[in-house]
Amino acid sequence: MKDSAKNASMTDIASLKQELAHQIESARDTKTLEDVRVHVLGKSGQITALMKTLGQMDPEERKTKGQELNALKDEIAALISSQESALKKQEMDAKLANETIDITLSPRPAATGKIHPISRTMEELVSIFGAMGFSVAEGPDIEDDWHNFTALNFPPGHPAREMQDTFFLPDTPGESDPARAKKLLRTHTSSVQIRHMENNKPPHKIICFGRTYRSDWDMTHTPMFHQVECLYIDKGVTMAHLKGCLTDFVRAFFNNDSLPVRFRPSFFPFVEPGAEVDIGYVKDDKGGIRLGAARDGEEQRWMEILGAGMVHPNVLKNCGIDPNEYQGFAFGCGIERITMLKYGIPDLRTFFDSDIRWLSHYGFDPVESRN
Ligand code: FA5
Repeated sequence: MKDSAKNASMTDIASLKQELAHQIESARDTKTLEDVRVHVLGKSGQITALMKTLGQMDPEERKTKGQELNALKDEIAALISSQESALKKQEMDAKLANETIDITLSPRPAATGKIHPISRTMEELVSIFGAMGFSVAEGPDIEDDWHNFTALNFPPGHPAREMQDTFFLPDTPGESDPARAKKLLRTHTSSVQIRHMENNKPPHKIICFGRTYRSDWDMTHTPMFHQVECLYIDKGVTMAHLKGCLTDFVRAFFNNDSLPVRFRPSFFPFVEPGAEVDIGYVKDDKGGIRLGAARDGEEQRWMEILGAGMVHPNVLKNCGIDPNEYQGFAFGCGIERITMLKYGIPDLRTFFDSDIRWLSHYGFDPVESRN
């Protein structure tokens, strides 16, 4: 093929084109087509060899033959490219037709690794609140006094600040506003409410998750724990919306449509009125607990899981929102606590022991479905 091309006279370009076109069209797979391309356009290919002969021609002839050869090269390259696309499509179609996927096979379990129960709960909360139209907001763990306390209507020196044992950090040098200068590890996720309202226009419909820090340590308290915060501000939001949303949330989370939910009046400086929310349970014979309503002869017991209320007008004003136009509710819930209740985990401190045996027992397979 190559020798005949080398010998080809410059006058039979048309018949060369015909011959090459025939070779290209006859290629039945991409490998054969690639061989043709190399024989024609490669370093020692037919057309390349002809191009080399241009150097021996006189200028006039070189000009004419050069144009003819370049046109031939372009046409052949275009033919190869379109044949290549057609062959690739044919090969893909054949592969798809022959390939069968057994959709009855169960997914392969992950070789290693478990989802931590805290992560699992957060995924579930995103799914429950996502279905109610909430989106996820975020804020920093290192906060200032303004976002963690002052904007949330904790006046300076007010005893309510003592409700949350705070880890303070060194002040920000050069900051003249004392509330912004004072740094701390956030004691609750309510600080994210302030950041979100400061930086966005109402209505607000968010949840946020995160680590929170308090100087606490026993079976139900650790110095670092997680909270989920919910904030809904719009025109005409009432306590009835708060009760409906919270009741739906806990019943969905605990998979129990008749789970008793109780609202008790309580004080938080950033809400008015404020409430603590309890869910009902009974003690069973073996010393364990069963979430739900008491049956005949059983004692109905209550467990506090979160704090809630209608956002205080002072908080709205601190974030530039007119409380006569917008109202809303907020609540904050300890994630470890609801996870312990749902999965029967007795000691909160074990969440953070990093014991692989604990995680193998309480953790979730990554491909396991949620229920
Ligand atoms: C608050 O932190 C309020 N910010 C909640 C709130 C938000 C009220 C919006 C009103 C409106 P409280 O201090 O009660 O409230 O904490 C809320 C939950 O965090 C508790 O119910 C508990 O589940 C959890 N919690 C508190 N301290 C600890 C701790 N040391 N370890 C583990 N969980 C804790």
